[in-house]
Amino acid sequence: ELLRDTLIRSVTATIIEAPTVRQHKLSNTEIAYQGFVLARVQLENGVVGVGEASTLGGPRWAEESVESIWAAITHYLAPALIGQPAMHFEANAVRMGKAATRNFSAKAAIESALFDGVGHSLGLPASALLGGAVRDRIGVIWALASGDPVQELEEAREKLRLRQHKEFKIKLGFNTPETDIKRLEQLRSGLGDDVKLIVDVNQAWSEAQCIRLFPALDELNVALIEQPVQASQREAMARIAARTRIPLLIDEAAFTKEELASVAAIGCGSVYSLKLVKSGGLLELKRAAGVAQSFGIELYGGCLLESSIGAAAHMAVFSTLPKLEWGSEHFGPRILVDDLVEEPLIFEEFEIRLPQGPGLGIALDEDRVRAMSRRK
Ligand code: MUC
Ligand code: MG
Repeated sequence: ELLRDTLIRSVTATIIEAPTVRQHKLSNTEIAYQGFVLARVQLENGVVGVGEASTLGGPRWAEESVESIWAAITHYLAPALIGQPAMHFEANAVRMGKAATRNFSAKAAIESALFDGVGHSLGLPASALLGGAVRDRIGVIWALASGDPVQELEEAREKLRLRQHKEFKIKLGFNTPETDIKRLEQLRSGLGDDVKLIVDVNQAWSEAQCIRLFPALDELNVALIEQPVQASQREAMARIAARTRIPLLIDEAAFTKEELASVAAIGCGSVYSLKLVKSGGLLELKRAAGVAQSFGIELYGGCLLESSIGAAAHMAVFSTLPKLEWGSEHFGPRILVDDLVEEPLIFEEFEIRLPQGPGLGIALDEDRVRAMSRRK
């Protein structure tokens, strides 16, 4: 009965363009609005589960774009799932794997929607379907990424004053290293010695630049260095990991858990950034956490500037991980001018809260979704 009620009737995709409160810069892209694809899965019982695929300024951070995600869902992933029981999560992931290789964002959006739909049908939060939450709030980092240290200091001070964020990730690599170091010095002296600062170079530096620049980062008491060299330069990353006193955070160098095992085995870093856009699903995200832990690698709850929908999907998984040493960076809902849900995730006392309620615990704001939908 329940299985029949929760058969998948339709899977649809909508491209959303959501303006951000300011320009957000990375070494390889720059955004003034976020590109999302909203996946909606309708079940036989009428319940509609929602999930979100996030991109960053086109197919630049990763190879997927809103257009490719829309096409993968509409033409390949949806047909593979119609008529299947929504609660057969593993079997549905296998079907998606056969229908399309990689395309992680697209698959993760659909799997998020399946957990949302099934959760609503059973009256259970997605976290309960993922093993059960061991925490209901997680420390949340804010990213400073305008490139203007005066603006960034002001922004950071405001976050501290509001008690929303007390740890900051500074995006580097879109300026010269000298400019980056000067900017970091200004931020460190403006924020004081006690504020935790991490940096994300987004693959911009060579091994030689890392060797030259890391001592300066050490001087400035940087706590973590994220993906300093090209993702494909694994041996170089392992060499600099071995010589630096600052732990390296593996981001673009490992999408799948198999890639993670390869980079972990040669010592590319000691912390891993968990993201749905890399793992391709909630269950795979949990398995990636297991692989990292089996190598003694610490966990960091990564993001790709998701709205409250994608953030809720990540929180459903993160809440179930026995260990999450570095907390999370799901500031995405706060960088959007308007979120896509009726009640955005709650940020208080420097933490982000796991939304309560069935499924992902969020409800679409249909008016805003309509207003921000791209018209082809
Ligand atoms: C990345 O590379 O980590 C996450 C936060 C942010 O500012 O950029 C993203 C992507
Ligand atoms: Mg990164």
